[in-house]
Amino acid sequence: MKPPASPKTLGLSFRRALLALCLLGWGTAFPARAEDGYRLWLRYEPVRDETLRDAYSRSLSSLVVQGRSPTERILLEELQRGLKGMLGISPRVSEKVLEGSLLVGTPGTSPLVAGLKWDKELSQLGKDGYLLRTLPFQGHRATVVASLSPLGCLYGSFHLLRLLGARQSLDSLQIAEKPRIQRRLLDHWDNLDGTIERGYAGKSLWKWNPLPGRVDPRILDYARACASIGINGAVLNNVNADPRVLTGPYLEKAAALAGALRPYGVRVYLSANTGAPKVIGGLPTADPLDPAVEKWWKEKADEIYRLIPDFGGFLVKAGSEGQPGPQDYGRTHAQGADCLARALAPHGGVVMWRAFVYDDAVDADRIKRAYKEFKPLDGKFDANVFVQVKNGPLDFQPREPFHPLFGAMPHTQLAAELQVTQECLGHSTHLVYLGPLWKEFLDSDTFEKGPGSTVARVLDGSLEGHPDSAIAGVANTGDDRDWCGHPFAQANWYAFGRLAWDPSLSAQAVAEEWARLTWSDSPQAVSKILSMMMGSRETYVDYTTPLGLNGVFEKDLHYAPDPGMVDPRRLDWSAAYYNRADEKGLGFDRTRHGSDAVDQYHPPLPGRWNNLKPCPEEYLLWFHHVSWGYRMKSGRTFWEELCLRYGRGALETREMKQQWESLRGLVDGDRWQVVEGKLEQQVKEAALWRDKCLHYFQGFSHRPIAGETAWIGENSP
Ligand code: GCW
Repeated sequence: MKPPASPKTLGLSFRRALLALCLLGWGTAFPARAEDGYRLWLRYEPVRDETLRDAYSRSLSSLVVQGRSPTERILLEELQRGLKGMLGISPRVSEKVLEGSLLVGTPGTSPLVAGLKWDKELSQLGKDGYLLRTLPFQGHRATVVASLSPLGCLYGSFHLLRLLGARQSLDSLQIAEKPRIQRRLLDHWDNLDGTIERGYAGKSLWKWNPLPGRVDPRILDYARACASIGINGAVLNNVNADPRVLTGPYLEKAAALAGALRPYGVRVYLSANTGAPKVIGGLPTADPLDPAVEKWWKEKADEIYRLIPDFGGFLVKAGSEGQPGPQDYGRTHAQGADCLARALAPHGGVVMWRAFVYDDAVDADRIKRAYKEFKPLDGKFDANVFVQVKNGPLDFQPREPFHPLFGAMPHTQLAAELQVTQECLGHSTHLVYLGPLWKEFLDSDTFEKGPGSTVARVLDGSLEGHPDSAIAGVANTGDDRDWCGHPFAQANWYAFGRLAWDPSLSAQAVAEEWARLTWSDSPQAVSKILSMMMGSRETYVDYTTPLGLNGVFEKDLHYAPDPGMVDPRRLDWSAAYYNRADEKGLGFDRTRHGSDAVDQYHPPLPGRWNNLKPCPEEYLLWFHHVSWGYRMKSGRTFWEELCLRYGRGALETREMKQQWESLRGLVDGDRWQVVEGKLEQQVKEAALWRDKCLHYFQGFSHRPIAGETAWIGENSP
């Protein structure tokens, strides 16, 4: 719609009527538009509350963006799209600040922003940070988004749109934001053939074949989504890396993707296979200390930076699950990482060297191995190396204590690896909001330097004064129309970005933001959705791995339960290795009488976890082999408590579905139906988990399953 020719001559009510017509028009112009989830949290749905809409429209009546960089062009378009969608207005683009202007820019690109003389505050916020303020400006009331960089301005613009989306007041904004973690990456486990390892939302977004000639336009929407939540890096390929990604033709393809992502601030990284000098370089060895190998990596880095000047660096899985590594030549992880780091250093690139290793020669307890291999190497990594550590010491389980390497390598920059894709959390079928899991991890106290030495502080560099910092999430995106395969899995992409930017945000606040932007601005709908989301992870833990249990997932797929599974390939891939069910009880003894994993942590944690009584119940079976008759805090026996948790998980899943049913009509029918179908399956599978696990464990406990009679028939059609 064009704005009225002369707004002053039109009465307010007439304008309102016009606007109402316009809003109605959207309803009728696109009545059948399916809500297919494509728009993620960037839906920009109309503000129905007239008073609020008028207030917003008055505050944002013109846009002043003086910079002409691609990023500033993008933010202008995004603001126009957002305001058109939410307010039905197309604000004038102007060079002058008038009443109700939104001014966006950097002191370098906008004389108007420079005139504000905010340089000192802006420099404290760094290049990604921004100020978002309302203020009187040359006699007018204006809103300003200012940053040292166009990217910071883009982040600030998305913040403003988020406020509108959440229907918050713009009246007196005094916002200063900067990310606490510098590198906020999505790690894509995408293979060159388009498949995705642990991907549950279709094929890879990167369509390698038509590249570099054609970049799928969808990449731009991926980049927008990333930028809107502050994600600033993407590792394009699987850590089980095909060495061919480092050959010329693939580098050109990667460069084309980098070009598309660049204006959105998303830098490209690649997973590198340490065997590449041999496999694609034709050298007789890939020994990181061999001068020819060193030279090969240097030349490779030079070639990459000629094509991708802002290339982020390499992610490396080495000496793990069949991948080659420096150990093949009797070298350490540090020697391997530093060889690559020296090649990247002149260009400003980094190496993210994964600590996901579990060589069974190192220790009989799998979860102790990475610590034992890496801790002695502290201080031996070059300055541009991150050691990238999964949140827990095992492998992306529904619940684990934090990895003991956090807090154990003060002289090394540590990056955290979280898993956004739900490998052991119900793939794209089960509704599990991961915010609470990640918060539990980020807020964990390592006690490295006494109380308050949280994982978040290790990660943001503040605990040890490291200049750089990084966090990565294994992406859950694919080419499914709704990106993540489940409307609620989008929340995990969103939450990863928001928590990477600011680990101090609460899981609930992030969920609320997401729910409003993604589903509805109705407080009733939001509160129901929120209560479903906030309980979902604990519910999932209850019906799959309660009380610190682990390793009950079926072989390879990691979806269904198989607590008795024995994997002939490796003992430590077998369920029984982890749950240790026997006539006495259940759980892995990691106390000082057992594997002594507790002593990989700083005091007071070993004391707390080594003894059954003070050990938090959520970690009970992680650290202890608990006898079936052990008295829990509740007064119930351990067996009864186990039954109760499994039963509770299944029950709560049914309740979650009932809650969703009460949302019918409060959210769009298309997505409602999709979620309903998935919840139906989740309810069935939660009951299956409960039954299969309890019956298996009952074979050892020989005790009656409390509550079972009430469940019988629950799964029959
Ligand atoms: O647990 C395993 C996953 C693998 C994954 C590996 C890793 C990319 O099952 O699919 O490989 O973790 O993180 O390297």
